[in-house]
Amino acid sequence: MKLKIAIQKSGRLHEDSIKLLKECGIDINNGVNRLKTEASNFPLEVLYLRDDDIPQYVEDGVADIGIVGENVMLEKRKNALSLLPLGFGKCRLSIAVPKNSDYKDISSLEGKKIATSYPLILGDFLAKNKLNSEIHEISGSVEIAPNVGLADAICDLVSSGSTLFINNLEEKEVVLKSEAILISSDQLIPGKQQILDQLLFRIQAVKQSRKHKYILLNAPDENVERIIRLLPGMKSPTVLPLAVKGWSSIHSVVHEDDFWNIIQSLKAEGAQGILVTGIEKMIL
Ligand code: PRT
Ligand code: ZN
Repeated sequence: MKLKIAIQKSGRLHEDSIKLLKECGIDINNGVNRLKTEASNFPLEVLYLRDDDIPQYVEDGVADIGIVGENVMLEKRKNALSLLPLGFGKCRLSIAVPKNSDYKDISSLEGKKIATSYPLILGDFLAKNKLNSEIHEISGSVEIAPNVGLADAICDLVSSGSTLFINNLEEKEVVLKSEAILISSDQLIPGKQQILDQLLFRIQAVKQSRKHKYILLNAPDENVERIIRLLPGMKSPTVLPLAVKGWSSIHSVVHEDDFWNIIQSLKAEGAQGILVTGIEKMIL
């Protein structure tokens, strides 16, 4: 039995999806122009699809699971479960208006025409804010709509903001923050559920490792206690004596977000020879 996963054929999520599977130890022949491939060392079949179609394929059971932007999942309203965020494909769905427009606050959108490829998510957002705006659905190049007189505002995905900038638009309201998520059918047979559980275990290990660094350093014995307090580690740090008397080597794991702050404090406590390396897999 094989679990079937749908991933984007080409586009922004393709490479990170393949990379995630590789980091989970799953070898797939990434043949160009293939519709599907099989992993050689894990019971997984990979279907390459347009991102917009993935929720439908999962609902229909053609694919058992899929990787798709949360924005697509929420817009398509298909019967599938959102399992977990994957940490890539980050963007936001935002409302933007032409620079120099007299936008004051969200109420400025009342009665205005907004162009978007996300009419359902935008509709909910407007309803929640008790606004009557006209939604104009277009499928691509939404950012040019105000410039050609098609709309007063747009609601589109933004990551760096450069597309808005180039088109003389200003981001005003964030409707949704999104990233790639793993979705699954809500009717997996037990054998497939078991394969999914194995895959989820591996994905969690990869996600944990991406957020952490392994750190090694040398410190004078009298400061070890204070340094340990800075480096709680998974259970507690490893402390080993150095060949030089009065010095120890300390090994631990730090969260990436705390990393630069901790380094400063460690140096202040006399730490030397600080080495920091990535972690490939991490099982808590
Ligand atoms: O062919 P297919 O239908 O599969 O692909 P697609 O063209 O519909 O999607 P694609 O590859 O563009 O995006 C796939 C997913 O990536 C989206 O559903 C989002 O979840 C995620 N993502 C992350 C983005 C962006 N960032 C993004 N910046 N999707 C699109 N954009 C576009 C945006 O629409 C705008 O045109 O990039 C432009 C803005 O980018 P910045 O950097 O200039 O702000
Ligand atoms: Zn698409």
